[in-house]
Amino acid sequence: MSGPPLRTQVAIIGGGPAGLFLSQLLELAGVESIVLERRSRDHVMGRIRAGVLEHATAAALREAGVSERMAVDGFVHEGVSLAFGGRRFRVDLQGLAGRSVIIYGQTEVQKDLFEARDDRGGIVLDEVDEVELHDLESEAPYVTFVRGGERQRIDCTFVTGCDGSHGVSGAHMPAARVRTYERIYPFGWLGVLSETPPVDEELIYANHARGFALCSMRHEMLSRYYIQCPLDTDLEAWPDERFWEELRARLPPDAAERLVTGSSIEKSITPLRSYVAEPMRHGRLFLAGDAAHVVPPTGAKGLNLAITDVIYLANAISEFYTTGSTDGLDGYSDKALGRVWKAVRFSWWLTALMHRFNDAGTPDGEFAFRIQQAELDYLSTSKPAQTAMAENYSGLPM
Ligand code: FAS
Ligand code: PHB
Repeated sequence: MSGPPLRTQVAIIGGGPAGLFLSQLLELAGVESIVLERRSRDHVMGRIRAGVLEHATAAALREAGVSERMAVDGFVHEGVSLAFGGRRFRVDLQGLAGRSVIIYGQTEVQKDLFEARDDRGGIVLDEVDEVELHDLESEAPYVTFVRGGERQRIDCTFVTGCDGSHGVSGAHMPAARVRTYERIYPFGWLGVLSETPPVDEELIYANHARGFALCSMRHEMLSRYYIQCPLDTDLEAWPDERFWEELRARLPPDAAERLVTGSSIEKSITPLRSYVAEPMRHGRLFLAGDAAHVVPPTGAKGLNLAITDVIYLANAISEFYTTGSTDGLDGYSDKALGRVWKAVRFSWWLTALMHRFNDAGTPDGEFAFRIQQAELDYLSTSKPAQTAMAENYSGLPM
C-alpha cells in the first residue's frame, strides 16, 4: 500500500448518475464521500444512454442544485404517442396523471453532476482499477484499489455499490443470501443519434409487424431513434440508408412522411433484459441503480430508478449520522425494491406490448401479435387504461 489510507464516511463505487448524485446528496446533508470510477471522465461522458427524466427525477435534480442547464435545455413533454396498425394515439401524461416528463439526455445529467461535484470540491477518483471491498460485515469496512499504478486504501463507514450492471459490488454480496430474477428478451435495440430535426414534438413508440421503433430526441436539431433488431445484429450490416429505410417502414404514415434523415453521429446496439438482485444490502454495503437492477429501456426507467434508489439511500445514511437511527438503513432494501419492482413490471409490460417476438409467422407468434393489436386498440380508447400508463410512464410518486 502506498501512503496512509484515505478516510471518508461513504465510499462510492461508480461515477455514473447513481454514484455522483449520491455523492451530491450526501454532501448537501453534511456527509463526506469519495467516488471511485473505473473509466476516464471523457469515457463516462461519451456514453449515449437515457433520454427521459421522470417528474420526480427532475424535481430531485432541482432540489440538489443540479438543474440549471436542464431548466434551459430540457424539453417538458406532457404526452407520448403510441402507434400501431398504421394509426397512432396520444397518452396525455399531464392531463391524466398530473405529471409531465423532461427530455434531457443522461449525458447532460452526467455532465451537470460532474460539474456540481467539482464546484463543491467533491472527490471523484477516475481511472481506478482492481477495486475490492473488505470487512463489509464489520463496523469498519474498507476499499482497496489501484490508481496510477499505486495500490490505495479507503477506510470508511459505508460502501455503496453504484457501479452498474458490470460492476464489482454485486459480486461482494454473499451468494447464499442473494436471490436474482432475470428475463432476457430475444432482441435488442439498434440506436442512432443524428443531427436532424425530430420527427414530432413528442416521442412516438411504434408497434409494427416488422418490429418495434422509437422516435425520440435530445434537442430541436438532435434526434434519437431506435429500431428493434435481432440479438446477433452486425452493426456493419446497417449503413445509415438501411436504418432510415427500416425506421420509415415501421412508422405511422404521417411520421414516416415527416422523417428527416441524415448521417448518424452515433450508432449502437443495446440488448434488452430485466434483472433484479435481492436484497440491495449486505452489512455496510448498499447497492443502488443498475448494480442492483436492470430494465429494458422501453419504459425509460433505468436512469430514473437509479436516482430514486439514491434518494432513499442518502436519506437513510443522513438519518444515521444525524440521529444514530439505523431504521432507514435497515428499511432501505425493501423500500427501494418496492419501487423497483413496479418499474420492472411497467418496463416488461410496455416491452411485451410493443415488440415483435421471435415467433413471427408461427401460429403462436401471430396470435401474440393479434393480442397486442387488441390491447393497443383498447388502450387507444380507454381513459382508465391510458391513466394507468400515464401514471407509470411519468413516474410513480416517491
Ligand atoms: P451506470 O452503469 O450508468 O454507471 C456505473 C458506473 O460505474 C460506470 O461509470 C462504470 O464505469 C463504473 N464502474 C463499473 N465497474 C466499476 C468498478 N469495478 N470500479 C469503479 N467503477 C466502476 N435507461 C433509460 O432509461 N433509457 C435508455 O435509453 C437507456 N439506454 C441504455 C443503453 C445502454 C448501452 C446501457 C448500458 C444502459 C441504458 N439505460 C437506459 C440504462 C442506464 O441509463 C442506466 O439505468 C443508468 O446508467 C444507471 O445508472 P448507474 O446505476 O449509475 O449505472
Ligand atoms: C431516448 O431518448 O434515448 C429514450 C427515450 C425513451 C425510451 C428509451 C430511450 O423509452
